[in-house]
Amino acid sequence: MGNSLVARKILITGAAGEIGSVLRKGFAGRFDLLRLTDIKPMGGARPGEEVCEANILDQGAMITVMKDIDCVVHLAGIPRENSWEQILPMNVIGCTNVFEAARAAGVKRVVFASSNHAIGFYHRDEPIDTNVMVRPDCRYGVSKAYGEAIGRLYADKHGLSVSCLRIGSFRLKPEDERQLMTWISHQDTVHLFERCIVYPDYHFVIVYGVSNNDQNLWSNSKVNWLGYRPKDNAEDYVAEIIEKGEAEDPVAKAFHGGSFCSAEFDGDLERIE
Ligand code: 15L
Repeated sequence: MGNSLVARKILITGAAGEIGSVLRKGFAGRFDLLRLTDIKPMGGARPGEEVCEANILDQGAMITVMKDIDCVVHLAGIPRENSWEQILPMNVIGCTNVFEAARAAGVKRVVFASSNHAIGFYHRDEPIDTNVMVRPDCRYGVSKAYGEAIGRLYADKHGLSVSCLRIGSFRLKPEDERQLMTWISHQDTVHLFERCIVYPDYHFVIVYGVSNNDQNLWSNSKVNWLGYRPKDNAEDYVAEIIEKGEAEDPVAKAFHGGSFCSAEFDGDLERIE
């Protein structure tokens, strides 16, 4: 094993967000230190935690909060489609600052919250694995593809261990027909991040953040070694979803990314191979 890592001190950026809050709870007592950072209030520190308000746009502050950290879990940023004015600073500059601060602070590993919207323009009749080229379906998706690219650069050039989690639909339960394919439950999310943090040695890995859904479009077969074994299955909620009877528009229905593909769409559906 080349660069075996024992991750005991963890920093979470975006700790006040939806995924951050669930990880915070799920990781309670799991590591020697959970340092939480966000620009939003996070409440007081619980046992084993440190809470530090810091902005990912402030690189000096990022280097400071990464002191003595083994692994950064980078969640902060704009979590869905938005204007370039919002996406570029938070998801491109902010993400760059996080990787650069990790390198400068001597952090060994970054676990990056990417998104399925980095590959949203694959057709639904084409299931994919982790080796496919990116096909972003929106500005947000482009920013996630950027995060994966800078992760690859910092792994190859600077020797960081990097994982990029293409997260699907993180919800308490699946809410529509698309989410029968894309849902990831809270407990599977905690398990996936935990595997990416504690696995002793990897260089660069992409993994889909999806539960064990019967209708999955994304295969993690190439990263089986990571030990991610999701337990939940969106199909358990199929009756509720069918009862709602909400239909997707033709563009949304054609692609993995759903409504992220159809929003602002003025392309030619026939020409998308
Ligand atoms: C995402 O990346 C978003 O953060 C989330 O809000 C969902 O919409 C999800 O993708 C999805 O694809 O359902």
